[in-house]
Parts: sequence; structure tokens; C-alpha cells
Amino acid sequence: MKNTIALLSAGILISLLASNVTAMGVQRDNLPFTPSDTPGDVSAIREQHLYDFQHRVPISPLSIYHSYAEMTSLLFSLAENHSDIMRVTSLGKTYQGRDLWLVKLSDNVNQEEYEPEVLFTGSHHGNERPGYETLIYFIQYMADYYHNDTAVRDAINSTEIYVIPMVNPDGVEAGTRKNLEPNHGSFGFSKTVTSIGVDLNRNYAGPWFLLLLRPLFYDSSTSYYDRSDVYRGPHPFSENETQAVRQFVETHNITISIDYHTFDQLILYPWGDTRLPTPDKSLFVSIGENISKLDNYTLEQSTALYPTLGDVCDWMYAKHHILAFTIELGTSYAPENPVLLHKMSVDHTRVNLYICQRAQSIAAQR
Ligand code: 0X9
Ligand code: CA
Ligand code: ZN
Repeated sequence: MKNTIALLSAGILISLLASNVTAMGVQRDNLPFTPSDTPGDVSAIREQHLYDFQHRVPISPLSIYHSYAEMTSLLFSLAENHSDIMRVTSLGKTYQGRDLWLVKLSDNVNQEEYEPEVLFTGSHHGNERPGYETLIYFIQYMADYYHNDTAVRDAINSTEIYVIPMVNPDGVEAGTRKNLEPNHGSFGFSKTVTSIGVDLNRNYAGPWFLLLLRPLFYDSSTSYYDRSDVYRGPHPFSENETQAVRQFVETHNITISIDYHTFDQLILYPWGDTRLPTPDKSLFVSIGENISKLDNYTLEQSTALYPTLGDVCDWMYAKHHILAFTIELGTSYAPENPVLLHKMSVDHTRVNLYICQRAQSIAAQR
């Protein structure tokens, strides 16, 4: 995506991106952190790989990420072993028939309790694997450390934590940014299949008409054209995956959310479709500054990266008043270095725990 934009829109966006990578220089204090063993029914090969991964021994790059099937069996085995605090359900199916898994982590997990709710989503873009991998790590850490880490216990006892680790499993399996839904022309009117895939992070509702009015402002970051890598789909919520997220969000009361992408080491807050600030800018900045103390990433409004229409955060904030962040992990789409991936996972486990804490204080005030 960044490559596409840089190629297509020359200097302006390149300099925008370049200005975003300034280091914050904040020192972090390291959490004592011992990753646990993986549960039994993950394949032997995977266990070996994870063992190596956890011990920071470089392994074959292709194998440091879970496949969809491996993630599925890991999630179910964790839920089985921690059935008091973890539950896995399906929010629907993708075009290719994969279930969209929702993980809930909370005490009395089978009851809807009156506790602040938080949501973490990953891999709207299938080629951005750290999004789901860091969330798998987070889920596993939460499940395994419930009894031994007070921050984990507080978060699980006092919040309802929801995770949709892989929003776009078809794309993950195919290694593509977009999902695998066949397109019938840009507006869905063609009888034949003209191309494959919608950019799910352009498919949420928003002021779509602005693309007509300000084509240059959105430039090559949002597109009508079905062949584009940033194709928004024939209409808002045309896709199974975004419908599933919408259905979930409409039936919950989420206070803070983070949507994980790669890459650029950024913490982004709305708006992403206009340079105007939101009424909650100072609250976004206050939360974002604390996140950046934990991951050393740069905090800015989404439009500073580039303006888009139809991203998940703008919709969540505009429609549901959710304090919705995008985090762009790391310095490449899917790093092959297990040490980097591990550090990303540890840092963002701490970020997610902070979000649980902060959601409690914000929900108490609202
Ligand atoms: O373009 C996106 O969807 C995200 N970047 S990525 O490189 N992972 O594709 C950024 C979305 C943040 N929102 C806006 N910039 N408006
Ligand atoms: Ca609970
Ligand atoms: Zn992305």
C-alpha cells in the first residue's frame, strides 16, 4: 500500500511518510516477561517453531506466523483450558467459508457483565501478518498469566476484552491486502467477474461522496476502481468481514479500540478523512501519548499519514463514539525476524493492558 501510494502520488506523500518516522526517544521499563509453552494440540512442527521463537532463535521466516488453521486450533485449545475466562465464537464467514473468530476474555466469560468493553482487531489487510500474530500472543499471555500477573488479572476481572485477531483470513491465507470476494465491476453491475478483492479498511460507512468532491485530497489512498489495491467496494459494508465487525460493534458498548496494521511505527487517531480535529482530540492525545511511552511509536492524527475514506476507526468514532486507534506496527509488512516480532508482541501486550486500565477510568467518567 505505501509502495503504491509512493509510486502513484510522487513527492507529497513520500515526504508525509518520511516526516512520520521521527523517534520519540522515550525510555521504556521492561516488563518481566516469560512466554509460556503452547498448548497441546497445535502441530508438533508449530510447537517446535514457537519454542524456537520464544527462545529468540532465528527460524525459517515463513514459519514464524500462524496459519489460519493453526490459529484456530490454538484459540480453541486455549479456550478449552481456560473456559472460565476465555470464549471463542464465530462472527460469520468469509467468501471462502472461513469463520471470523471473536475471542472474549473476561471473568464470568459466559455472562454479559456491566464492565467497560474494549476491542482489538488485527489484519484487515491480509499481507499484514503481525496484526494478528501480536494479538494471538496477547490472548495467550492473558489466558496463561491470569493467576500470576496482577495487571492481567485486573484487566480480565474488570473489563470485557474482545479480540478479532484476523479480520481478513482469506487475505491472510492468500497473502493479499484485499479479501478474496470476486468483483463485478466497480459498482457491482457487471455480469462477469472483473477482479478480486475489496480493501476492507475502506469499506466502512462514512462520507463516501467526498471522493467525488475532493478526488485529489484522497488521491490514490481510496478508490472506486475494483482493480485498485485500495478499492472500497460497491457500497459501504458490502463485505462479509465488515458486516461482521459492524454487527459486533452495534451489539456492544466499546469504550476504546485498537486496529492493528503494519507498518510505520505509528499510533493514529481520527479523523482519517479530514484534517479537522475531533471534539475528543485531547482525550485521544492523552491516551496516545501513554501508548507511545510503551511502544516508542509516533502519535498523530490519521490524516497525517494520508487521508482515506471508510476506515474502521472513523466509522467507530463517528457512529459509536468509540475512542478508536490504528496502530501501524514495525518497519515492514511481515518481518521475518522473530526477535522483532516478539518484541512487538510484548510491547503491544502492555499497550493492550494499558487500554483495559484506561477504559475503566474513562467508562467510570462517562
Ligand atoms: O491505509 C490503511 O488502511 C492503513 N495503512 S496501511 O498501510 N496498513 O494500509 C492506515 C489507516 C489509517 N487511516 C487513515 N490514514 N485515514
Ligand atoms: Ca466479566
Ligand atoms: Zn493495513
